[in-house]
Amino acid sequence: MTNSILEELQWRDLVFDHTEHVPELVKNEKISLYIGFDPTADSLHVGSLVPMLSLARFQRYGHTPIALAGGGTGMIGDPSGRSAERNLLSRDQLHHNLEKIRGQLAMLLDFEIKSNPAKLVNNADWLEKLNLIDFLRDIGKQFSVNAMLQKDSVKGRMDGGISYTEFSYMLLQSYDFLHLYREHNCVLQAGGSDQWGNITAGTDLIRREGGKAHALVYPLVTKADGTKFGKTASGSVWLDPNKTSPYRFYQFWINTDDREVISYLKKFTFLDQEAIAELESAHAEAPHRREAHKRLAQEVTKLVHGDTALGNAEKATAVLFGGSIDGLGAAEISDIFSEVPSTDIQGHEMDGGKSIVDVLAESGVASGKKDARRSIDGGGIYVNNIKSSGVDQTLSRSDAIEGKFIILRKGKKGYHLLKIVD
Ligand code: 629
Repeated sequence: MTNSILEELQWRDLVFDHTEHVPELVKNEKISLYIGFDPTADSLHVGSLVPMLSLARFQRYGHTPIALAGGGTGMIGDPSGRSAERNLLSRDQLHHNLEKIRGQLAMLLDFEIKSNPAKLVNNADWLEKLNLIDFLRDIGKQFSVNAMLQKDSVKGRMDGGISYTEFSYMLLQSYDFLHLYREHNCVLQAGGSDQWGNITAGTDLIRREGGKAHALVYPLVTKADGTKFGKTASGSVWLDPNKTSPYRFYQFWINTDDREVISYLKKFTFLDQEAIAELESAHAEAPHRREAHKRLAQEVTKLVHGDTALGNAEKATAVLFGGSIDGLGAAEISDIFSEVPSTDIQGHEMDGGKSIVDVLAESGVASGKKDARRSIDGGGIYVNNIKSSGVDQTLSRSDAIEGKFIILRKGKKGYHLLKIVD
């Protein structure tokens, strides 16, 4: 560990901006800090890991982290970083999302530790109780519309338009900060750089109310190729294993661009300077061994999904390289081979066994029966990653994983999935 949390965050390139006294504050005192997460979806995603880890990093230095779930603010919608008005979520949807993300927010934090246990709060608990007249008199009066119009979140919407609802969002986030400042002695709010306007609106409000609080933001994760971090061709990479399987999650990290892998090790893991320096030289010396990528995928998958899921993801990955399919179920097989060509085969066609030569020819794995026989004789055909016993081999339902899939392979990488349908 470095001397102070701020030095550590700086080393990890996680400091984009902060208000004046943050360095002394976090060095000299044990403070409470918070980061807010609006339940706009039914899961957090890989991008949420930076703030989640950030809270955990502060906790490791003895500070008290507060994760705030935006049950109230989620009803309104933050205009920050958005070019268009959001659709309002229904109360039911919001409630559902909130329940789903609560557990995820708690995942990396320690609620048991005696000295500085983490806290999980929901701003609906106080925002829902506000009375409009009181709020406009007590809080609204502290805000200058002129200053609000200067915020990026509002400026950016002057052409496209912004509703009064979204315009008001920063008052609510500011009020949260004031509330946590008063009730939990929370003196620092952190977040991504898109939150700078909202967070400093809060520090201004606290100052007007006679207090002192601080802001710290990290840079939003960018990608060397200019595409958005956390998205793949098949959509967002979620933390919920039912939305993104641990195998896909692991693959997402394995597929990190070489130019980014060291930066991601710093931002998405707890590995220290020494460990990352070693991976950096390992990667420079032998990039093809993908040591840095593997370690990144391991660390993050373990953090989010645990050891068992990591083991399964590694095993699933090995299957693509010819490893054994023992112990894998149909759901995993369809996940692993979702991107390889496939052929449907009627279950009854295999009653009593179907010639492997016919299967290879009909599925297009071989160009015809002749090619199929030649490939089998040459030892280049595999069924469920086991070398075909010969041209007389037959396939039946019992070869299918859970009665559903047979994996054919020609050569090293020529995978083809047979799907047994009835
Ligand atoms: C009430 C709500 C608060 C404080 C914060 C909030 C949420 C905040 C927001 N945050 C983003 C989100 O919820 O919209 N207004 O998706 C997201 N955040 C993490 C990082 C972020 C930010 O959860 O701050 O910058 C993404 O990296 O966009 O009292």
